[in-house]
Amino acid sequence: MPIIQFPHEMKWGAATAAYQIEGAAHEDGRGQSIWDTFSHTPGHVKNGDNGDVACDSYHRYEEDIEMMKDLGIEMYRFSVSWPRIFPDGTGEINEEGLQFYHRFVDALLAQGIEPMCTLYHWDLPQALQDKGGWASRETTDAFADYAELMFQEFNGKIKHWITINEPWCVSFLSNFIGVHAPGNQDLQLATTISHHLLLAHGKAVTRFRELESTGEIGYAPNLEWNEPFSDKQEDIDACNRGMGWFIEWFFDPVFKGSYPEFMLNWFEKKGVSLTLEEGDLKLISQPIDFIGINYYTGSVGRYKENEELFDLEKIDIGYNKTDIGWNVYPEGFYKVLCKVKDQYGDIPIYITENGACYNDGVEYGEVHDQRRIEYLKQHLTSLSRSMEAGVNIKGYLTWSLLDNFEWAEGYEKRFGLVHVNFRTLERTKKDSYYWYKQTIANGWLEMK
Ligand code: IFM
Repeated sequence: MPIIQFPHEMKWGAATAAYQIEGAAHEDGRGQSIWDTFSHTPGHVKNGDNGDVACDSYHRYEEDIEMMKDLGIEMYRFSVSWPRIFPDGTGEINEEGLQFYHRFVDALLAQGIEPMCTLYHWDLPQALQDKGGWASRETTDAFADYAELMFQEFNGKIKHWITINEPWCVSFLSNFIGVHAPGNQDLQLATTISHHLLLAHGKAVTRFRELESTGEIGYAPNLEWNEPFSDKQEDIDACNRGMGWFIEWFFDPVFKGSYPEFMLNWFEKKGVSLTLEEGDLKLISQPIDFIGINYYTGSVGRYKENEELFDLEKIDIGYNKTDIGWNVYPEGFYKVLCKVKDQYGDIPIYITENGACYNDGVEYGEVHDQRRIEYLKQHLTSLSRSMEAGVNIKGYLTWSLLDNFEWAEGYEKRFGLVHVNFRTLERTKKDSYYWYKQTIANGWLEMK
């Protein structure tokens, strides 16, 4: 039986995000976020679901941390709800919000679990949206002020910081495709926002360095792999544009200090341009300590005129799919990691999200989610291959610890190692939980 061995130093972890698990939407002075507004507007989220209660982790975090300890994870990635800290986005600080995160982080540290904190996982204060949201450069300053407060408050406690989670989703999915809050469908707006997000990231990194904070800082883009259907140049180019939207667009400014020409030219053909101010790229491209990579899926694609934004047609060639309809494509994980190394060098990488949606339910107190175990095994194997190829992997954090509020899909789509009954809030450990626990304890995988 072949064995896949992981280095002892690689950190094992799990991830979640505030709006998806906390609940307590109206408690202890929390302000409203764009996701409160969006989910309470009929027609945006399946079944009219919202994050008012979610997994109730705001009240049940001690139980959740006990599970993390039992699972054996060394690192836990969570996000802070910006409107819990600044209910109006800027100005008055909500002390109760800060105290909640202090209690939470202290409880993690007491169990020997390293906190990895994401500052922005999509819950923009509604008050800032009312003033233009990410389309306004003022939001980038508000973000830097919020980040600075968090760095000061948690200096020495939190040693891994992520500025922005999945800037592609925040810009294009939310403001061009329009399925996430605030639900706009405007390519120019989305492109402007993508630049402002990177700017906000850069400004936060500046504050981190100015404060001489201890620890490391990075950001966490989501990547996909597009495999050309044939070796025709037009298929290759179409796939490169599709990937360039996720990779080069969000990596080149940070690692090379410029936007990729081929994407700028393409956007120009679509009537879209970028307005940069002097100094923006310098701020964006200052060195970071690591990159977080979120990977779930990939696909085969070929050139087709006027298909989607990039003349790229995705072809269904029969890959297995998870219950959210995404291809299971572990090969793409290996390829995307090698591409990042080839193009951007040996930057340390944390896999900040990787996991699968399977909606298996509880049967006699157990959840038999064998398909999730297979998905994780295949992706961990790709991860190991990438490490053999020299990719500098520091940690692997699966998405997610718990089933949670899956944004526009509501509670129907389940990504957790732990099942949550959203009526009773009861947690049930799935088979994948026990498998992950054993894998962490071993530090290796056995492949059949
Ligand atoms: O649930 C999300 C998460 O918030 C961001 N990355 C993808 C996950 C699954 O869709």
